Amino acid sequence: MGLCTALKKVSRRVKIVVLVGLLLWVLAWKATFSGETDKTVHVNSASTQTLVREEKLREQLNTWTAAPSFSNISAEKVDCPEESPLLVGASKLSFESSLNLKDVENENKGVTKGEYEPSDCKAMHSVAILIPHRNREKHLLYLLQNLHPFLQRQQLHYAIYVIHQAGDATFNRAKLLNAGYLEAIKDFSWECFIFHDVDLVPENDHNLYICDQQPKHLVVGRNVTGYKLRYKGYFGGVTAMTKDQFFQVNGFSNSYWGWGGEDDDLRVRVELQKLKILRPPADVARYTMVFHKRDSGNQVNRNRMKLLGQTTKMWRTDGLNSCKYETLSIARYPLYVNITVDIGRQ
Ligand code: UDH
Ligand code: MN
Repeated sequence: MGLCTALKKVSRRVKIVVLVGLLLWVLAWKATFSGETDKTVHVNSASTQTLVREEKLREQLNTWTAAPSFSNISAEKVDCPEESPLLVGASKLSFESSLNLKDVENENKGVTKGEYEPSDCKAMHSVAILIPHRNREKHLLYLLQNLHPFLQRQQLHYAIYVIHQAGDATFNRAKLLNAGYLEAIKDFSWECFIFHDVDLVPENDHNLYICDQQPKHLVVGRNVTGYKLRYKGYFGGVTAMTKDQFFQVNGFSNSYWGWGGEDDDLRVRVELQKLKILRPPADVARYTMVFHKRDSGNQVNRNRMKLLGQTTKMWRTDGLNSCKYETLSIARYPLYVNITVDIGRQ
């Protein structure tokens, strides 16, 4: 009987231990389970936050991207005024022998690959400036230094093209300008062309580099000729013609090798089309010509009077439509596009 009582006591203790163990296990399990629940909720709340953030971001992106009207309005510029408020009139020019290209580039940061357009308004004119060139680097530098700010004050969309004659054959200004026109129209639909000697620097920014209903001659006076028109009918130095006017006259003749005659030939072509040459007032159309001597390779063309006598007969077949040249390189420098061409020889 004593043994029986002892055994009963032990089994009760075991039962208690098992019960306590069970209780502890249940508590532990509950603690673990409730922790996991919390974690899940936490994860869920985190992903909810992520979702909310994504939603906000998408909304924000939508307002950035799906608001073309807003971005267009800010990008759309108002037309530049009829008369630029930036014009200053006559300027005193000086040509420093120490000037270099880097200086001029630094003064014209708004120009990219020879091209510029106003940042605060939409330019009313797109103008290509064509400069025939060989071996006149210093003159080119002086012209770039003055012409860029001059054109910017006129609020134009413009690009400067330098058409460089390769080799040492006799110079042909007119053929270079034809080639420049044909190359520039591949770049952009320029409406107006300015044919510009490298050594003529405009003195007054009221001399507008824009085209008109009729061809325009922009050089009434040069310092070297007492600011007087060289002769009645002079159409050289700097002229402005629309793309269509120049096309209509079949451009310049390609046949004038050496100095002289090609500008008179262009005047005859213009007159044959019953177009009239316009000139700005003499007090505005003034230029300083950087001093130079006659270039070697550009001797006086003794044939020029004979050629001029044939213009009426030749203009249809000698010009833009017969201009043969080879483009050797096109280099887009910061301040101008340099087009080097092989135009052959006489
Ligand atoms: N040009 C060159 N390189 C040359 C020749 C001409 O770049 O070797 C270009 C240049 O754009 C120049 C234009 O062609 O501005 C017209 O040539 P030019 O300046 O020789 O013509 P201009 O009528 O001179 O000014 C005439 C000869 C000057 C003689 C002076 C003696 N008193
Ligand atoms: Mn000259």
